[in-house]
Amino acid sequence: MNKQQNTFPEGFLWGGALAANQCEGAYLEGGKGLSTVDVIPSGKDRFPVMSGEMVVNTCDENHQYPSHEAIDFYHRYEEDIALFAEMGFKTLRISISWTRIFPKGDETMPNEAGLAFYDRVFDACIKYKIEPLVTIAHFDVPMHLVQTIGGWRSREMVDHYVKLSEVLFNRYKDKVKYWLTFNEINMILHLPFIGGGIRFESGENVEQIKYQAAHHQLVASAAATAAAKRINPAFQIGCMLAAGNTYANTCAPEDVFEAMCKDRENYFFIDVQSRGAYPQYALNQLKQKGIKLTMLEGDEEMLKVHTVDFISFSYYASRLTSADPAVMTQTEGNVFSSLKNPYLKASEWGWQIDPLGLRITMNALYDRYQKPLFIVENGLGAVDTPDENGFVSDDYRIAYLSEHMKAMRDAILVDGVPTLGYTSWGCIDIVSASTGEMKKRYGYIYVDKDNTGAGSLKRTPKKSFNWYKEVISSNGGIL
Ligand code: BGP
Repeated sequence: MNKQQNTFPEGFLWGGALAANQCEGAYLEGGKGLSTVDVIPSGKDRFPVMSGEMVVNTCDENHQYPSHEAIDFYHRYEEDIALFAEMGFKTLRISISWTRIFPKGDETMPNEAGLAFYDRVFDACIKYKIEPLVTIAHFDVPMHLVQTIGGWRSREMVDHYVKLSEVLFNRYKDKVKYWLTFNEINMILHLPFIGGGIRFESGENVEQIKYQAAHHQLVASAAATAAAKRINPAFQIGCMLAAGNTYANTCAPEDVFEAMCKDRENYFFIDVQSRGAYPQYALNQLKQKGIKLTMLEGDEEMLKVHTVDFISFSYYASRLTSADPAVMTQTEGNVFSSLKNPYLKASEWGWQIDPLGLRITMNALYDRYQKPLFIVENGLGAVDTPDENGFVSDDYRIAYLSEHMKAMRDAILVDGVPTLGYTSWGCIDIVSASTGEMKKRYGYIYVDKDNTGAGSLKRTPKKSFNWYKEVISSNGGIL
């Protein structure tokens, strides 16, 4: 490829991604109410709470919650956005903290202090010509709604969510164009408390509850899309999938079929959001599992008419599966279980590094939906060790990102997959979602804060900072 062919399409949106609960801190400031993510501790109880097996209603002194202060983006957003601008960001993905806007979730009037905060954040972006990309719900449900109606297991959540969305669309209609309805919507099947504020009592039909909750989110997403287009027809609305293609452990047709089924568990959500109806395979499977979905009159029409404009997704790793239950006892991984792929290396957290898998995923998604893609999360979670001057030489991160960006470039330029942009995950160090700790870092900017919460919160660009700056200024040409 010569230099000319090497560069990304004009207007490609390079940038970074954050989520409110992992960066803002100030968890009870400005009238903010308590949210699910505020009560999920770090440490050994984190997974039992996130999966809904362990019930918590509030915070307690036996646990640690690094997200309560996080990196204090709430007070330092100006400094952080200026650093993103220095790297040349064209876009910044953030999410809205639901309980800043509706502290309990069921109020009729929004909290002005919360709305004003995001006005300030968007104004800072606009000042630097950074296009905001906004996730309406990123692992975030008001605790009041969890305790009163059981989170997304209740149909009432649709109204609360649509009310939130309408408030945001009206307020920011001239500042924000790109919206994502739910972060990693398929996460509700894997970690239902973080995905939907759902926890279970013993003896409950867990699958039934999860799929009914998923239906509520799918209807809410379509209803919000309808509201968005009513309020500003120029809005672009995307779905968001935790993606990562599944390989078959062997070429035995049984394994290949199993891999296809595993991918469909995730595609199911996007099939509804993008194609506008439950796919037949999903309807058949629900029936076989004895799951009966309660759908209201108008739901099918809502899903059919109000589909998304683009497909966004996170990609960190590929997965490997087998049809043989004995082989599957060897799976690893903390969110999506996977067999170890002998052809791949893995991160310190066992996430298998597969740049070509990103190209495969992009092709699979575009073949399936024929809508533009937006890669809204990708990156390497690693332990960074600053030298005596506080500088992090993160060549390992540069290697990971550059290989993935090259694979993305091949998908776009060689395979012809239309792609709006790329926002690398955790563009400044933030609290990790799966561990709740600071130790697992993704950023181009180091934040001085450790797992115990100690540190000055000082921001220091890492080696990858200047590297990404060059990637952006050359529009991918240096890759
Ligand atoms: C995705 C989430 C993010 C995020 C990322 C990395 O699932 O959307 O919120 O944090 O994964 O995960 P982790 O922080 O656990 O490394």
